[in-house]
Parts: sequence; structure tokens; C-alpha cells
Amino acid sequence: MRLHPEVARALAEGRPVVALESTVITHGLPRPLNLALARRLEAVVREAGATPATIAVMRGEVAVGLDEEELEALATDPSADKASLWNLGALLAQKKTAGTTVAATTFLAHRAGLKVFATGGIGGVHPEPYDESADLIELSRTPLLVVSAGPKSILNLSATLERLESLGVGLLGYQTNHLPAFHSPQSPYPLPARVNSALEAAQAFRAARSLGLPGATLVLKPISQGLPFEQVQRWVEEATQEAARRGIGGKALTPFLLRRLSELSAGQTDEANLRLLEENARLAAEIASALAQP
Ligand code: PSU
Ligand code: MN
Repeated sequence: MRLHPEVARALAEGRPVVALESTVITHGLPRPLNLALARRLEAVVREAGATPATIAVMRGEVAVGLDEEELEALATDPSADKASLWNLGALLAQKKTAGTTVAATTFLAHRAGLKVFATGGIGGVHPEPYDESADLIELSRTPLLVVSAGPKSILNLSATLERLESLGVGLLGYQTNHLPAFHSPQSPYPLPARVNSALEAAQAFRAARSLGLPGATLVLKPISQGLPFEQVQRWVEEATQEAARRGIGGKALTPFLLRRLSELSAGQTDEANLRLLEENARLAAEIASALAQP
């Protein structure tokens, strides 16, 4: 694992750092939107006074913090893989390049000594056939603060919420009482706790850490100006049926569904995805700053 010198310095000096995932770059958004997004998220984190650390697997090495050239190489590499926990060792040994999922990024960010991570939507429980993201189990055993806009809209939201509860992941609605649904600001499912500011989120995370709770604290921030829940659900249904018909599953499923949603919505879901990622990066930087205060 190598830390970018800027990230290493910020950590050594106790300054705020925000981890960013990279599967959204390699598999989440179409080119050239993906590179623009990667650059934009880093800029947003900086504007908010923190140091960005995009995490990825670069030619067999875990990189915590990418420079401009590496960001571009990752975003334009058609052979870049998707690194979760089950293939991380193999990808490293085989000198591959890969975007890291929420599961892998959470693990690696914690290993590197980071506390805060911003993503778009987390993985979770898919509708039939059985498929559950490693994001959930990793969040259950790694004490990181993760900002997201909720589970991705392609998932079974109520089942995902139940699993988060069973697994003991700390859930904080950010200025909301209901589970945000990624592209949509709200779902019908109530959350167990609410915070109204970055400082309150930082305080809840600190309390969980000082107690030694093993899992992550998930800050769930609704997208501003999102898409209507029922509308997104209709697109999701269509895309899901198509995936089943074509026998698409495993690690190809999430990227396939996101791509189909983008097509079915004439780009509206990509636009929403970009907005929520930016908003989450900004909030994560604010929380990291609050945590850096003594
Ligand atoms: N959110 C996005 N785009 C993405 C993902 C999330 O807006 O591409 C990625 C995340 O990295 C997440 C992964 O961890 O999809 C989940 O994949 P799976 O269901 O195969 O675990
Ligand atoms: Mn899966």
C-alpha cells in the first residue's frame, strides 16, 4: 500500500482527509463523465478544507491518493477491474489495475488510518436471485464514517435496511428521518437516528468509536433535487427484468443496472449521481474537519 505524500502529510499533521472510492470511476459512470467526476470530487473536498484520497489498485499496488496522471489512467483504462474483497489479493498479485468498491475502499481507508469516506450509493441486497453486496459486511466490521446518499436504487431497500440493522452498522439520517434512496431523496423507510449538522455526525461517530463499536457509522444524506421515488422504481424494475432475462449477475450486475437506468432515464440518473456524489464529498469534508478539531 502506498500513500500519496500529500495524504501522508495531512494524516501526520492531524488534518482532515476524505477517502473516495473508484469503482464509480471505472464502472459507475460512462466516459468521459467519469474522469470529470473524479477531478471534481477531489476539488470539492479541497474547497471544503480537506485532503482527498482517491483509493484504487494501480498495477498491482494499492494507492491511497492518486495524482492527476493516475486518475486519468484509471478513468481511461478499459481493462480496469472492479476490486472487492474477494478478488483484492489476486488483483494485487497479478499486477492489475482496478477501481475499489465501497467494501474494498472501506477496508483500505481504515488500514491507511483514514476516518472518513465519501461515496454515492452503497451496495446492499438485490431483489431475487440472491445477491448481497460485500459492502454490508465490511461496513459491519470497520469503524469508518461513511457518507452516502443511501443504498443504490437498484436494491431491495427494506431488506438492505434490515441487514444494516442486523449487522450493527450505525445509521444517521442527515437532516432526514427516512432512508434516502440514492437518486431519490426519500424512501418510505424510517431511520433510527437523525443528525442535523456535520458536527452532530462527528459527535455520534466519536461516541461510537470511544465505545469500541466495531462497525461503520453511515451518514445518509438525501440528494438535493433528486428524482421521484416511484419513477426511479419503474426504471429499476425494467432494468432488473432485463438483467434476469439476459442472465447477468455477479459483479457485472450493479454496473449493468446503473447503465440501463441511465439509458432509460435519458441521462437523468447520471446527472443525479454526479450531484449526490459532489454533495456527499462536501459533507464528508465538513465532518472530517469537525473530527480534526480537538
Ligand atoms: N455507487 C455508484 N456507482 C457505483 C457504485 C456505487 O453511484 O458504481 C459501486 C460501489 O463501488 C459499490 C459497488 O460498492 O458499486 C457495489 O457493487 P456490488 O453490488 O457488486 O457489491
Ligand atoms: Mn453481488
